[in-house]
Amino acid sequence: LLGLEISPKYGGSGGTARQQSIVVEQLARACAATSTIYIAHLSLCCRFISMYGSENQKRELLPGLVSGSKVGAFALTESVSGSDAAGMITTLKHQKDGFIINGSKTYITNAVEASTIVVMATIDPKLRSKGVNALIVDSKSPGITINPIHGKMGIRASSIAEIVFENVFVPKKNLISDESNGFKNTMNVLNASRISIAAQCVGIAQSAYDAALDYSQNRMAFGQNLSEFQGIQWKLADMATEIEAARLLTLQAATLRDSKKPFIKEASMAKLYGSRVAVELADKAVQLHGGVGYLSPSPVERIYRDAKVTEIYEGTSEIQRLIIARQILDSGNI
Ligand code: COS
Repeated sequence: LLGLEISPKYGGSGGTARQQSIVVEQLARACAATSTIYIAHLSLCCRFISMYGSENQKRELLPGLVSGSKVGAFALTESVSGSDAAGMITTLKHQKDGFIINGSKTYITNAVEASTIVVMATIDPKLRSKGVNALIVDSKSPGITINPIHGKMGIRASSIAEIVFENVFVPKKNLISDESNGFKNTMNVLNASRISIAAQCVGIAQSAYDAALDYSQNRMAFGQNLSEFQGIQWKLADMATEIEAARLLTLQAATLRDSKKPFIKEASMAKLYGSRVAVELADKAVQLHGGVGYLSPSPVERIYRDAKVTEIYEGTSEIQRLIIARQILDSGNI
């Protein structure tokens, strides 16, 4: 599973975005945090190297990553730049044989465990997107400090950390994308990875539905199972319909990507819609459980906390709307 969409030439298992979506959905159905670890590792870090790395970078790094013996991370976000990714201030300076990085990244999934981190840094913050480079950084490089961040509302089995770079030397051979295409390559990796987040949303929504269905068929009230009340039946019907719609949007985006057709708008639509469905179905599942759903360790209490982040990470819902709107306005149709 760790090698999906990575060429067998580098130890991967090949396969398609559709297959990866199905895997992510099932992982998230069981545990959203596990699927987040998987997405950051495979869909962001390995994907960046696989899409834009040199032959040597792929041969050197991908076999260890896809076998699972090494963990990957993707470091874009900074305390000063989340949605405004081009507003980053972590800098890189050219030096003989390589680069020196200074600055910090935050909320980086897998950074605590990762050996390989794809890091975005700028040659000059004033250049915004035109100054962004992407580099492969060994997490053990001198000058790197990883500070774990605690206190997340949900997906707690997935770590996040701040990464501080103090005069970190990165050899020239580790550059993946220079300033002429670093930002666009980063955006393209995110476009593809948003399909995985959409699949994660479907999995979370499905797990909320699974719990709601099970409870409604076993909990008695007023002399009958909850599922025998029309109000509950309508709720279950709405939940099932919303899951199917979110799943089809996700598979549509994945299929377009697999067919090498434009998919940016569809990926953002799938993430935007899927994350709303995950949050709303988690809410409905807690409501259907009543008091027991509000208590830990009820599964729906965890699902409720896990779902929210899908509207925030890998581009907030507001950023997805911005991307969709730009695509619609550029092409003149939906
Ligand atoms: N796919 C491919 N290319 C894209 C793109 C996308 N989705 N979005 C922008 N680009 C390209 C543009 O075409 C432009 O290229 P040119 O320089 O050739 O014209 C370049 O990137 C700069 O784009 P733009 O000027 O539109 O950048 P902005 O700063 O206005 O906005 C957004 C870019 C907001 C779309 C970007 O910052 C973004 O996606 N933010 C969210 C970041 C995110 O998801 N963070 C989560 C981190 S991982 S948990």
